[in-house]
Amino acid sequence: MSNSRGQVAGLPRWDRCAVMGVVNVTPDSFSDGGRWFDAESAVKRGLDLVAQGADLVDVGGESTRPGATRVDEAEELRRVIPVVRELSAEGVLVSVDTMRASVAERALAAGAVVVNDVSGGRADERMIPVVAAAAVPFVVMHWRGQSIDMNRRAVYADVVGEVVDELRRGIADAVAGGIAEERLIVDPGLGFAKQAEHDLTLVAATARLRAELGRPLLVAASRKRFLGRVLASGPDAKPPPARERDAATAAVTALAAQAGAWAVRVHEVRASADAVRVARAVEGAAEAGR
Ligand code: PMM
Repeated sequence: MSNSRGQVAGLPRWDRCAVMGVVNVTPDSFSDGGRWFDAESAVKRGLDLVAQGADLVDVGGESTRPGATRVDEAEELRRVIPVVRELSAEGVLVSVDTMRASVAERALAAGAVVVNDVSGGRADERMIPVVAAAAVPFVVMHWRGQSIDMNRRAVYADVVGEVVDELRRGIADAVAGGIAEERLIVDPGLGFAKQAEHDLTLVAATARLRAELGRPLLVAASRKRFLGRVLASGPDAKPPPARERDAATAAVTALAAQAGAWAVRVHEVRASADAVRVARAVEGAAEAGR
């Protein structure tokens, strides 16, 4: 199993599923908005996540929660760039979570080593050329349109088949635009134009997504609505708030790691860092017993 996770050119080769910690420098992200909104607390949070076992830190300045409207470019730059610069200077592997080529470009100049674009290059026509020129790893996420109205696009006859087809097109467009295939990471985009049952079906299909797409797979389930739905209890079936979904997130981490995910993207790192290590140990035992 250990080699089936795949390798991303330009990043270290971890012998297990990697953990990407999230720092949202936003007032309004659905799960942690407002908590690390000034640069100093965002940098401190990033360093804490590394201390807890994060291999990479994903820094974003724009909320993509369902219904969110876009932040303007100047504000996104103001939020993200100082945090990227400082964390990179501390030796942290930083990925920048942005749909804007200008933000990606400035973040790369400030030391970021990965571009994580939830639109997979579709929101900004300059994104693919910028990433191609910088020759850095690029996350192609499954995306059907901006968050403001994405829920109406959550219509599938065969969610896994359609996500595979659409991500294959994303891979092909990135490669046609000059990004080396070995730098691509793919992501099913849990919660983006998906209903809870679509998200669960995609998590169940982790090994298939990995096999059919042929690129390392990032799974970003952390605190998402579908976990709230799974955990909903009481007479009114009320989902717990986002910050009470971290144990459920770690459960998805264990499942994804066992199914061959390359990395998970999580807000609370410690439990997931433990989960990927347990998954690796179990995998090692299985290999030894073979
Ligand atoms: N989800 C969010 C933000 N960025 N990036 C990738 N690659 N995949 C995701 O699923 C993803 C992402 C939204 O969640 P957040 O607001 O809690 O960070």
